[in-house]
Amino acid sequence: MIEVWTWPTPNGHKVHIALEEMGLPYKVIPVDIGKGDQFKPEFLAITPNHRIPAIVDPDGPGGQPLALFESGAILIYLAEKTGRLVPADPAVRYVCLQWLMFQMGGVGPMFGQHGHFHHYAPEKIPYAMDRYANEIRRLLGVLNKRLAQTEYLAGNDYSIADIATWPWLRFPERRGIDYADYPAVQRWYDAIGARPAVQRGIEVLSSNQRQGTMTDAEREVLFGKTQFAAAR
Ligand SMILES: N[C@@H](CCC(=O)N[C@@H](CS)C(=O)NCC(=O)O)C(=O)O
Repeated sequence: MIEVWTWPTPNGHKVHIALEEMGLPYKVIPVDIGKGDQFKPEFLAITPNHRIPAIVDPDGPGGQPLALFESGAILIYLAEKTGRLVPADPAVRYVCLQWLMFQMGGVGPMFGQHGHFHHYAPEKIPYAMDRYANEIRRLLGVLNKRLAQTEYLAGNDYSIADIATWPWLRFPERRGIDYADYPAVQRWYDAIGARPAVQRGIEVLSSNQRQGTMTDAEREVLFGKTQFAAAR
């Protein structure tokens, strides 16, 4: 059975949702990133990047075990393993991968930095706050234009590109965003959120979801010396 080393964050949710959509059995191994589980040797043996999610598939290519980190790589792997949620037609497949990369290189990092500077940074830095607020609005505008033309990001069919993007677009009100300004995003967001597999995916470890502000101990693990000591 596939092991999923994870925590209930947008990058973790992508993998939970994909596994639910594909109907693959999996075992959840919680990695409490606020407590520092990501720095434990057993997790570092799977991912030198000490970030969730990571998977271990005992039945990987050639029947050999495969350990993988980076949520985008995991989604491509699972889609190819099952032949699901990635288009077979090469032309559409590359469009799907294009939007997956747009999420990995754009939506994820920019929404992440927006959250950092708006909610977690110890000082309010107007330049950084404006920079990421403008950037997430720009990215939402790009998504809105695409979704005004096609039902899903890759085209007619739901795919790993949608699965990668949707969890990052949750809780727009926390980002000062109203999807009434992005009607095609709103339509797509509601349709995906209504899928039973998506609802099951976001329930994984949901009782551990952060409520309210971060403690000083969590802040130290995520943004302080512990975080940067680990990479040396
Ligand atoms: N590009 C990576 C990003 C992974 C990532 O940033 N994960 C966060 C949670 S969403 C994490 O593990 N943070 C732990 C830490 O910062 O120490 C991916 O998509 O898998």
